[in-house]
Amino acid sequence: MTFRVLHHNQCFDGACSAAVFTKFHQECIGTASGYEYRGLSHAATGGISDDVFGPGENAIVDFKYTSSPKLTWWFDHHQSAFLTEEDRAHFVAGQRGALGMRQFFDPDMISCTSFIAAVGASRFGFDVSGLGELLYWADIIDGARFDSAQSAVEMEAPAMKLAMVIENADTPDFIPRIIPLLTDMTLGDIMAEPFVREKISPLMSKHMAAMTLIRTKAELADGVVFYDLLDRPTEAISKFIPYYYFPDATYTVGVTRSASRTKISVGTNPWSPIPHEELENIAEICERYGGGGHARVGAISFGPDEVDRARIAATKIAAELRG
Ligand SMILES: [Mn+2]
Repeated sequence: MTFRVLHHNQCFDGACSAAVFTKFHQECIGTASGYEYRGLSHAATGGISDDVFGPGENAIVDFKYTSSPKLTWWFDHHQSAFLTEEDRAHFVAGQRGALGMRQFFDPDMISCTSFIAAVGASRFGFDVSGLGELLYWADIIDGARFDSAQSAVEMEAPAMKLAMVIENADTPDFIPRIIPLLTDMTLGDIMAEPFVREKISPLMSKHMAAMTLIRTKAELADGVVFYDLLDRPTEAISKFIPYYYFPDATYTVGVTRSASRTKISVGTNPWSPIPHEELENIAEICERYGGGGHARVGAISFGPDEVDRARIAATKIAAELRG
Protein backbone atom coordinates (compact mmCIF):
# COMPACT_ATOMS: atom_id res chain seq x y z
CA MET A 1 0.00 0.00 0.00
CA THR A 2 1.12 3.57 -0.62
CA PHE A 3 2.74 5.18 2.38
CA ARG A 4 1.82 8.83 2.91
CA VAL A 5 4.58 11.07 4.24
CA LEU A 6 3.28 14.35 5.66
CA HIS A 7 5.99 16.95 6.03
CA HIS A 8 6.39 20.54 7.16
CA ASN A 9 5.38 22.37 4.00
CA GLN A 10 7.46 25.03 2.23
CA CYS A 11 10.42 24.21 4.44
CA PHE A 12 13.83 22.91 3.34
CA ASP A 13 14.17 20.73 6.45
CA GLY A 14 10.61 19.45 5.96
CA ALA A 15 11.32 18.36 2.38
CA CYS A 16 14.72 16.84 3.31
CA SER A 17 13.07 15.04 6.26
CA ALA A 18 10.51 13.49 3.90
CA ALA A 19 13.30 12.40 1.54
CA VAL A 20 15.49 10.89 4.26
CA PHE A 21 12.50 9.22 5.95
CA THR A 22 11.52 7.61 2.61
CA LYS A 23 15.03 6.27 2.00
CA PHE A 24 15.20 5.01 5.57
CA HIS A 25 11.77 3.34 5.42
CA GLN A 26 12.48 1.77 2.03
CA GLU A 27 15.86 0.37 3.06
CA CYS A 28 15.22 -0.57 6.70
CA ILE A 29 11.48 -1.33 6.97
CA GLY A 30 10.40 -2.03 3.37
CA THR A 31 6.67 -2.50 3.94
CA ALA A 32 5.36 0.11 1.45
CA SER A 33 4.63 -0.31 -2.27
CA GLY A 34 5.17 3.41 -2.89
CA TYR A 35 5.34 6.81 -1.22
CA GLU A 36 3.32 9.97 -1.62
CA TYR A 37 3.89 13.38 -0.08
CA ARG A 38 1.72 16.05 1.37
CA GLY A 39 2.76 19.32 3.06
CA LEU A 40 1.35 20.49 6.40
CA SER A 41 1.17 24.19 7.25
CA HIS A 42 0.61 25.90 10.58
CA ALA A 43 -3.00 27.01 10.60
CA ALA A 44 -4.46 29.73 12.80
CA THR A 45 -6.79 27.03 14.19
CA GLY A 46 -3.87 24.86 15.32
CA GLY A 47 -4.80 21.16 15.14
CA ILE A 48 -4.14 18.57 12.45
CA SER A 49 -7.35 17.37 10.83
CA ASP A 50 -7.80 13.64 10.24
CA ASP A 51 -8.55 14.39 6.55
CA VAL A 52 -4.83 14.75 5.81
CA PHE A 53 -4.15 11.06 6.39
CA GLY A 54 -4.17 8.40 3.69
CA PRO A 55 -5.81 4.98 4.01
CA GLY A 56 -2.48 3.16 4.53
CA GLU A 57 0.41 4.01 6.85
CA ASN A 58 1.12 7.67 7.58
CA ALA A 59 4.21 9.46 8.83
CA ILE A 60 4.53 13.06 9.99
CA VAL A 61 8.03 14.52 9.80
CA ASP A 62 9.25 17.92 11.04
CA PHE A 63 5.74 18.83 12.18
CA LYS A 64 3.48 18.68 15.24
CA TYR A 65 2.27 15.52 16.94
CA THR A 66 -1.31 14.36 16.77
CA SER A 67 -2.92 11.60 18.83
CA SER A 68 -4.80 10.32 15.76
CA PRO A 69 -4.57 6.49 15.48
CA LYS A 70 -3.90 7.02 11.76
CA LEU A 71 -0.41 8.34 12.57
CA THR A 72 2.13 5.51 12.64
CA TRP A 73 5.59 7.09 12.26
CA TRP A 74 6.48 10.50 13.70
CA PHE A 75 9.72 12.49 13.91
CA ASP A 76 9.92 16.05 15.19
CA HIS A 77 12.38 18.42 16.80
CA HIS A 78 10.20 21.50 17.38
CA GLN A 79 9.96 22.66 20.96
CA SER A 80 6.25 23.35 20.32
CA ALA A 81 5.56 19.85 18.92
CA PHE A 82 2.68 19.20 21.30
CA LEU A 83 -0.36 21.38 20.93
CA THR A 84 -1.81 20.27 24.28
CA GLU A 85 -0.64 18.49 27.45
CA GLU A 86 -3.04 15.66 26.49
CA ASP A 87 -1.12 15.19 23.23
CA ARG A 88 2.19 15.08 25.12
CA ALA A 89 0.81 12.53 27.58
CA HIS A 90 -0.52 10.45 24.67
CA PHE A 91 2.94 10.44 23.06
CA VAL A 92 4.70 9.53 26.32
CA ALA A 93 2.25 6.67 26.95
CA GLY A 94 2.81 5.37 23.39
CA GLN A 95 6.58 5.33 23.96
CA ARG A 96 6.18 2.45 26.44
CA GLY A 97 4.76 0.18 23.72
CA ALA A 98 5.53 -0.58 20.07
CA LEU A 99 5.26 3.12 19.12
CA GLY A 100 8.53 3.67 21.00
CA MET A 101 10.20 2.38 17.82
CA ARG A 102 7.96 4.43 15.49
CA GLN A 103 7.63 7.85 17.08
CA PHE A 104 10.58 10.04 17.99
CA PHE A 105 10.97 13.50 19.50
CA ASP A 106 14.14 15.42 20.34
CA PRO A 107 13.99 19.22 20.60
CA ASP A 108 17.81 19.34 20.90
CA MET A 109 18.34 18.15 17.31
CA ILE A 110 19.29 20.99 14.93
CA SER A 111 17.30 19.63 11.98
CA CYS A 112 14.64 16.94 11.74
CA THR A 113 16.56 15.58 8.73
CA SER A 114 19.65 14.81 10.81
CA PHE A 115 17.40 13.50 13.61
CA ILE A 116 15.81 10.91 11.27
CA ALA A 117 19.25 9.92 9.95
CA ALA A 118 20.64 9.56 13.50
CA VAL A 119 17.72 7.47 14.77
CA GLY A 120 17.74 5.38 11.59
CA ALA A 121 21.47 4.72 11.90
CA SER A 122 21.56 3.96 15.63
CA ARG A 123 18.34 1.95 15.98
CA PHE A 124 17.81 0.38 12.56
CA GLY A 125 21.26 0.18 10.95
CA PHE A 126 20.35 2.80 8.29
CA ASP A 127 23.30 3.57 6.01
CA VAL A 128 23.59 7.36 5.90
CA SER A 129 26.97 7.48 4.12
CA GLY A 130 25.55 9.02 0.92
CA LEU A 131 23.61 11.76 2.72
CA GLY A 132 26.46 14.01 3.86
CA GLU A 133 25.64 17.09 1.75
CA LEU A 134 21.92 16.95 2.58
CA LEU A 135 22.43 16.53 6.34
CA TYR A 136 25.06 19.29 6.39
CA TRP A 137 22.76 21.81 4.69
CA ALA A 138 19.63 20.80 6.61
CA ASP A 139 21.51 21.63 9.82
CA ILE A 140 22.95 24.88 8.43
CA ILE A 141 19.59 26.09 7.09
CA ASP A 142 17.18 24.86 9.79
CA GLY A 143 19.62 25.74 12.56
CA ALA A 144 20.43 29.13 11.00
CA ARG A 145 24.13 28.27 11.34
CA PHE A 146 25.42 30.44 8.51
CA ASP A 147 28.89 31.99 8.80
CA SER A 148 27.45 35.46 8.33
CA ALA A 149 24.33 37.45 7.46
CA GLN A 150 26.04 38.01 4.14
CA SER A 151 26.18 34.29 3.21
CA ALA A 152 22.57 33.85 4.41
CA VAL A 153 21.25 36.83 2.44
CA GLU A 154 23.40 36.73 -0.69
CA MET A 155 22.63 32.99 -1.15
CA GLU A 156 25.58 31.83 -3.24
CA ALA A 157 25.31 28.11 -2.35
CA PRO A 158 22.94 25.86 -4.40
CA ALA A 159 21.34 24.66 -1.12
CA MET A 160 20.34 28.25 -0.33
CA LYS A 161 18.66 28.73 -3.69
CA LEU A 162 16.95 25.35 -3.40
CA ALA A 163 15.68 26.29 0.07
CA MET A 164 14.28 29.52 -1.38
CA VAL A 165 12.52 27.63 -4.18
CA ILE A 166 11.01 25.17 -1.65
CA GLU A 167 9.93 27.94 0.75
CA ASN A 168 8.13 29.65 -2.13
CA ALA A 169 6.59 26.58 -3.78
CA ASP A 170 3.34 27.76 -5.36
CA THR A 171 1.75 24.51 -6.59
CA PRO A 172 1.00 21.39 -4.50
CA ASP A 173 2.93 19.10 -6.87
CA PHE A 174 6.24 21.01 -6.77
CA ILE A 175 7.73 19.84 -3.44
CA PRO A 176 6.57 16.21 -3.95
CA ARG A 177 8.52 16.32 -7.24
CA ILE A 178 11.70 17.57 -5.52
CA ILE A 179 11.59 15.21 -2.50
CA PRO A 180 12.66 11.99 -4.30
CA LEU A 181 15.58 13.84 -5.94
CA LEU A 182 17.03 15.04 -2.62
CA THR A 183 18.49 11.65 -1.67
CA ASP A 184 19.40 10.78 -5.27
CA MET A 185 21.25 13.76 -6.73
CA THR A 186 23.60 16.50 -5.57
CA LEU A 187 21.91 19.78 -4.65
CA GLY A 188 23.76 21.45 -7.55
CA ASP A 189 22.31 18.91 -10.00
CA ILE A 190 18.79 19.39 -8.59
CA MET A 191 19.20 23.14 -9.09
CA ALA A 192 20.08 22.51 -12.74
CA GLU A 193 16.83 20.60 -13.40
CA PRO A 194 14.77 22.85 -15.71
CA PHE A 195 11.62 22.71 -13.52
CA VAL A 196 13.69 23.98 -10.57
CA ARG A 197 15.98 26.37 -12.45
CA GLU A 198 13.09 28.33 -13.98
CA LYS A 199 11.86 29.30 -10.48
CA ILE A 200 15.10 30.95 -9.34
CA SER A 201 15.42 34.23 -11.16
CA PRO A 202 11.88 35.53 -10.41
CA LEU A 203 12.42 34.59 -6.75
CA MET A 204 15.81 36.30 -6.63
CA SER A 205 14.14 39.49 -7.94
CA LYS A 206 11.52 39.24 -5.18
CA HIS A 207 14.28 38.63 -2.64
CA MET A 208 16.00 41.84 -3.80
CA ALA A 209 12.69 43.70 -3.49
CA ALA A 210 12.24 42.29 0.03
CA MET A 211 15.74 43.53 0.90
CA THR A 212 14.79 47.03 -0.24
CA LEU A 213 11.54 46.86 1.76
CA ILE A 214 13.31 45.85 4.98
CA ARG A 215 16.07 48.41 4.41
CA THR A 216 13.53 51.20 4.07
CA LYS A 217 10.72 50.09 6.48
CA ALA A 218 12.50 48.35 9.38
CA GLU A 219 13.61 50.29 12.44
CA LEU A 220 16.11 49.34 15.09
CA ALA A 221 15.55 50.47 18.69
CA ASP A 222 16.97 49.02 21.93
CA GLY A 223 18.35 45.97 20.15
CA VAL A 224 15.08 45.05 18.40
CA VAL A 225 14.38 45.49 14.69
CA PHE A 226 10.68 46.00 14.05
CA TYR A 227 8.95 45.98 10.69
CA ASP A 228 5.26 46.24 9.84
CA LEU A 229 4.44 45.36 6.21
CA LEU A 230 0.69 45.01 6.74
CA ASP A 231 -0.10 47.72 4.19
CA ARG A 232 0.62 45.26 1.34
CA PRO A 233 0.62 41.48 0.86
CA THR A 234 4.18 40.13 0.95
CA GLU A 235 5.56 36.67 0.35
CA ALA A 236 8.06 34.90 2.59
CA ILE A 237 10.79 37.36 3.54
CA SER A 238 14.15 35.89 4.52
CA LYS A 239 14.48 36.17 8.29
CA PHE A 240 18.14 37.13 7.92
CA ILE A 241 17.65 40.35 5.95
CA PRO A 242 17.17 42.47 9.12
CA TYR A 243 20.61 41.40 10.42
CA TYR A 244 22.22 42.16 7.04
CA TYR A 245 21.21 45.82 7.48
CA PHE A 246 21.21 45.94 11.30
CA PRO A 247 24.10 43.69 12.41
CA ASP A 248 23.92 45.07 15.97
CA ALA A 249 20.30 43.95 16.51
CA THR A 250 19.60 41.12 18.95
CA TYR A 251 15.99 40.38 17.95
CA THR A 252 13.58 40.98 15.07
CA VAL A 253 9.80 41.25 15.24
CA GLY A 254 8.05 41.49 11.88
CA VAL A 255 4.43 41.43 10.89
CA THR A 256 3.31 40.55 7.37
CA ARG A 257 0.22 39.34 5.60
CA SER A 258 -0.65 37.12 2.63
CA ALA A 259 -3.97 36.03 1.14
CA SER A 260 -4.22 33.12 3.62
CA ARG A 261 -2.90 34.55 6.88
CA THR A 262 -1.44 37.38 8.90
CA LYS A 263 1.85 36.40 10.51
CA ILE A 264 4.18 37.65 13.21
CA SER A 265 7.76 36.42 12.81
CA VAL A 266 10.04 36.69 15.84
CA GLY A 267 13.73 35.90 15.62
CA THR A 268 17.09 36.17 17.32
CA ASN A 269 20.21 37.40 15.53
CA PRO A 270 22.22 34.17 14.95
CA TRP A 271 25.45 36.23 14.98
CA SER A 272 24.66 38.06 18.22
CA PRO A 273 27.59 37.99 20.65
CA ILE A 274 25.16 37.68 23.61
CA PRO A 275 25.50 34.27 25.34
CA HIS A 276 22.56 31.93 24.64
CA GLU A 277 21.52 31.66 28.29
CA GLU A 278 20.93 35.42 28.41
CA LEU A 279 18.62 35.41 25.39
CA GLU A 280 14.84 35.30 25.60
CA ASN A 281 13.06 32.03 24.74
CA ILE A 282 11.17 32.97 21.58
CA ALA A 283 9.00 29.81 21.50
CA GLU A 284 7.68 30.65 24.99
CA ILE A 285 6.82 34.21 23.96
CA CYS A 286 5.07 33.03 20.77
CA GLU A 287 3.17 30.31 22.68
CA ARG A 288 1.61 33.00 24.89
CA TYR A 289 0.05 34.48 21.74
CA GLY A 290 -1.05 31.13 20.28
CA GLY A 291 2.06 30.50 18.15
CA GLY A 292 5.24 28.50 18.68
CA GLY A 293 8.64 27.56 17.31
CA HIS A 294 12.15 27.10 18.63
CA ALA A 295 14.08 28.84 21.40
CA ARG A 296 15.65 31.28 18.90
CA VAL A 297 12.90 31.74 16.27
CA GLY A 298 9.15 31.51 16.32
CA ALA A 299 5.97 32.69 14.66
CA ILE A 300 2.31 33.36 15.33
CA SER A 301 -0.37 32.94 12.68
CA PHE A 302 -3.58 34.94 12.60
CA GLY A 303 -6.45 34.87 10.14
CA PRO A 304 -6.12 37.07 7.02
CA ASP A 305 -8.66 39.53 8.51
CA GLU A 306 -6.96 39.77 11.93
CA VAL A 307 -4.53 42.50 10.91
CA ASP A 308 -5.25 44.73 13.93
CA ARG A 309 -4.90 41.89 16.43
CA ALA A 310 -1.60 40.85 14.86
CA ARG A 311 -0.27 44.42 14.85
CA ILE A 312 -1.11 44.91 18.55
CA ALA A 313 0.49 41.58 19.50
CA ALA A 314 3.63 42.36 17.44
CA THR A 315 3.98 45.77 19.10
CA LYS A 316 3.69 44.18 22.56
CA ILE A 317 6.27 41.51 21.75
CA ALA A 318 8.72 44.13 20.46
CA ALA A 319 8.19 46.17 23.65
CA GLU A 320 8.77 43.07 25.79
CA LEU A 321 12.03 42.23 23.98
CA ARG A 322 13.21 45.85 24.28
CA GLY A 323 12.50 45.96 28.01
MN1 LIG B 1 12.81 21.48 11.05
